[in-house]
Amino acid sequence: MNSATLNKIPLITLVGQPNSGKTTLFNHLSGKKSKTVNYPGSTVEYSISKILSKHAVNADILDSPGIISLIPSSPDEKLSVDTLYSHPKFGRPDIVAVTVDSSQLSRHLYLVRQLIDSNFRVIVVLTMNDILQKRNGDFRKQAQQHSEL
Ligand SMILES: Nc1nc2c(ncn2[C@@H]2O[C@H](COP(=O)(O)OP(=O)(O)OP(=O)(O)O)[C@@H](O)[C@H]2O)c(=O)[nH]1
Ligand SMILES: [Mg+2]
Repeated sequence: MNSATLNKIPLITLVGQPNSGKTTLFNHLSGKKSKTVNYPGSTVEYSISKILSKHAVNADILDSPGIISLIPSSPDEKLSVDTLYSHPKFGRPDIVAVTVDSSQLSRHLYLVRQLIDSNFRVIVVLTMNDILQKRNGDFRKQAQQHSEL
């Protein structure tokens, strides 16, 4: 049973590497005040909320613990990956919004590739653009370097 069955609205699950800005985006979209910390692994539980009507998206948003890859390397990561495929309460997401740290593209794009290859419907959310700009980085140039992904 997915969220559409439970709540009649689609479920967007936030996925991304630890410290990539998932909870910050979740708070922005939901108006919640979940803790954001500049330290990987700050989110250990799943939080769900309806997206605020001012964003004009009628969907639930689910915050999740960070994952590095869809191929887990520890029991904790396996649980997170299994839960992404099928959350015990909310099911499989209708859309996965993957947060990608623009200042560390090479580390983050592999997960995007894996999510697409696993047939999730993926939205890529670029975070940390301000950090990239402070370094005079150019997102398009970085993206071209990784066009093979
Ligand atoms: N400069 C900058 N900082 C950001 C941005 N987005 C998030 N942050 C900061 O980055 C840190 C990590 O953000 P979180 O939202 O907690 O990241 P997360 O992906 O939820 O992290 P985990 O739960 O550990 O996986 C926090 O200190 C945020 O304030 C951004 O676009 N720019
Ligand atoms: Mg978090």
